[in-house]
This record gives sequence, structure tokens and C-alpha cells, in this order.
Amino acid sequence: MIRDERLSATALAQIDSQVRGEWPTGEAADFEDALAFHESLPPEKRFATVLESADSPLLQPRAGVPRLADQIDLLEYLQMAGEADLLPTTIDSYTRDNQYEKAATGLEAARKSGADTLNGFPAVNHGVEGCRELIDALDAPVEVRHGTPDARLLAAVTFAGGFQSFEGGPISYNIPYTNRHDLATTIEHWQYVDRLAGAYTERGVRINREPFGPLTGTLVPPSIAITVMIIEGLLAATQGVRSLTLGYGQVGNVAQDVAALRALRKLGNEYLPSEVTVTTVFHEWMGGFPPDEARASGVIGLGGLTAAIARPDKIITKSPQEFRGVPTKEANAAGLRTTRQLIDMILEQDIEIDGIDDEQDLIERETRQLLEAVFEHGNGDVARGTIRAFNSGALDVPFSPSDSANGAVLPARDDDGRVRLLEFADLAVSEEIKEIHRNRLARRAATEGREQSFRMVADDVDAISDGKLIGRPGGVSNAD
Ligand code: 8ZB
Repeated sequence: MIRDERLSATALAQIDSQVRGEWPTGEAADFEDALAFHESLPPEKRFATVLESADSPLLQPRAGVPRLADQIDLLEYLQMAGEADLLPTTIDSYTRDNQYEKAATGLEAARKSGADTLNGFPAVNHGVEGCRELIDALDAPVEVRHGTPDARLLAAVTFAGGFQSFEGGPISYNIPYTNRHDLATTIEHWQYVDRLAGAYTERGVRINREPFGPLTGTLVPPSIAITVMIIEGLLAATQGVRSLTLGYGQVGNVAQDVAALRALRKLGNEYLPSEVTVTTVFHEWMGGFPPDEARASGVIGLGGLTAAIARPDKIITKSPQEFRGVPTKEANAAGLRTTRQLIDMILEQDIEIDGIDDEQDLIERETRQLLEAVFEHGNGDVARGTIRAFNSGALDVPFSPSDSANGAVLPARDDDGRVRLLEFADLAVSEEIKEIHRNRLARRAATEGREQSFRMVADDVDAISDGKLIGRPGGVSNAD
């Protein structure tokens, strides 16, 4: 069974040659040659350096189109018209599914028709040379953003292609995304990705790694998200990663979101080895958006306000066209500017909100209990512990499509919109914690004059896209 141990040099070389043999562009992903390319990059293109030295939150959108020249134009536009500090390259779905043949066909079609026939940039097909052309053309750091459970070839090609940041992880790109990969397999695959990032790091090229904090993006209790972030951070650190950005997705209650970001930073620094530099990223709302650009901008603005108070190192912005899927470049830049306006207006204000400290304390207690359960399940080995804890339900993620998680916990908002658990199933938290959740949810049920039930959960899932925070029955409100 897999262990949380550093891959040996022989294992790395063996997996490397196997992975690079899977598709013709793998061959050019030569490590020594890649080091020379990275060393040629100026400081303003070094992802970890720029992120870790920033003194206010940096803004980053998502963006990916199939053709290279279009991707360069798009990113230049987002930098100019959107004032993005960090750039993304969002990878298309075929590449995420390791279907490079289909990505090639889509890219060919895009080149012939001029239409965006893929929903992102097929980096494996563009190959090392295409990626380097992109990195050379831009004057900001660029991250690979994707959703690929088996991202080994993508990592080999894009690291060699000059990208210095890579999103995802063995849990966060498995549990929310797929039912086709078991957790033991994705942990093994990501050990290679992290070891490769570690190998670059040891040669002076610090590759930033960013576990995907929002998970299923739907009412995820902060402690569950933070637990997964710390586990992925620990697994990455074992493989030699030294620049880690832990993520968290906005739930919409300002006090809970600020508390969660503070807990994430604090526990990240506490649990990860001291040689790792930990930064945090806040994702603007990842659930359903209102189908109205004006209202969507409101959701984005609330994210900006939250971030200005909590001061994460980075913010992943949304666009007012979120309900339509992939945004136009104009809408994408608008989301960046809306966020920027809020950040710049609020950053210097001294805003105190009642209850943040208590909420942070609760999140920290829950997270410690969950992490403790994982360590116990693995007799101290976090890889084994993770597999076993997801198996027993001691660790679980709501609304997970994966067989690797029970998906038996059910969240609901409490009477002021904080995400609580209505159904704990086998989650490893104490009776005392459960009682706090139950009491908070009972108060909401009383306000609404109805029983706690799955109906509440379903109403909450739709609430923000319907223009509210809490999915209340018509007419009810606790505002006074
Ligand atoms: C899990 C991430 C979903 C978000 C955005 C979606 C959504 C996906 C692209 C993109 C810009 C792309 N997203 N693909 N945004 N360009 N190619 O990721 O809109 O917000």
C-alpha cells in the first residue's frame, strides 16, 4: 500500500520516462534543458517570488482558449484591461481527461475555423516549445489551472515549458471531479507531480503548488476544506515542494469566510514543515451564480470585500458571466476590476466584525479533530490515513461524485448563513462540536417554522443564484 514517502531518484526517473512516452510531446520535456529555460526568466515572471513578496492580495482570473496566439492575446488583455497580477492558463477538458488525441483534433479544428472549439488551452499538445513561447511573450507569472486527476504528463510538459505554478492535488482533483480514479491511484500520481516540482525546487527553480480549496464548490464546511488543504500540503512537502498556496472557496457569510481564511493560514503554517512557505488563496463564490450580470457583480463584490478584510495572498476572481460558463474576455476583465475596486476601497479600513474569533476557534477545533483522525487512521502515515479516513467516512466531502468519498455529510446554512452540518454521518468530530452545529441549525428551523430536512439543503444550494444567501421558504427573514 502507498506510503507518504519521498519517491527515490530511480522511481522518479522511471515514472518520468514512462509518462513522457505516452504522447509525442513528452520527449521534449527534458529536465536539464528546462532548468536552463527557467533560469533565463526575469524575477517578475517567477511565480513563487512574486506571490510570496506581495504586500496586498494579488488578483488572478481563469482563462484558456485553444490557439497559442489567442491565448497570448487573451492573457495580455486580462493584464491590461483587467489589471491581473498573476496569469492563468486554463486547460481544456480533453487534456484533463488525458484524451490528447481528441485535444489534437479540437486544436486542429480551432486552427482551421478560427472558433474556440476547445474549452481551454491544450498545453500537452502545444508541447514544451508552445508553452515556452507563451511564457516568453508575457511579462507576469503564469500558472497551470486545470482539474486533471492524472496530471503527470501535463506537469512534465508545462514545467519544462516554463510554468512555475501548478494547481490541483490528489484529493482536490479527484473527489470533486471524477469517479474513475481511486484515491490511492491519484495520491501516487500526484507524488510524481510533487516530486518533479521538488526536483526543480532543489535546483533553484521553486515551483509553486496550489491544492484546489473549493472542492465540490457547494456549501463545503470550512474545516473539511482546510483539512484537505493541509493533507495535500503535507504530501507535497514530503516530495520536496517548498512553495504552497492553500485554497478556500467563499461561502458568502463574511464572518465565517474571514475566520476560515485566518484558520487556513494559521493551521497551514502550524502543520506544514518550516521549510515550506505557505500562502493562501481565496476563490470567489464557486457555487451557482445569479443569471443576471448586475447581481453576479454583487456576488463578486462581496468576495472582494471579504478578501480585503481577510487579506489572503491571492484571489481567484469570477466574472459577471459566470452563469454562462466560460466568460468573454471583457466579462473576465470586468470581474477583475470589480474585485480590485472593492479591495482598494476596503483594504485600509479597520473593519471589526463580531464573532470572527469564535468562528475561527470552532473551525480550528474541527480541523484539528479531522486531521487527528487522519493521522490515526494511517498510524502516522498521512497517505494511508487519508485513504482509510475517506473509506470509513471519518473524512468526507459533501456532494462528492467520487466512490472514494462517502459523500454522506450534508451541509446547510444556519440562521445567519454560515455553513454547518445537518448530517455528520461518520465524520470524526466530537459530540461537543456536533451540538454546536445542531443548536445553530435548530435556531434557523425555528425562524423558518419548519423541520430541518434535505429540503433546506436543496434550498441553500440554489439560494445565491436565486438572489439570496439562505434558502428560506418565501417571506421568512430573521433580519431585525
Ligand atoms: C472549477 C472551475 C470552474 C470555473 C471557469 C468556469 C468556472 C473554465 C475556463 C474558465 C475562463 C476558460 N472556466 N474554463 N474560465 N476560461 N477556458 O472555471 O467559468 O468559473
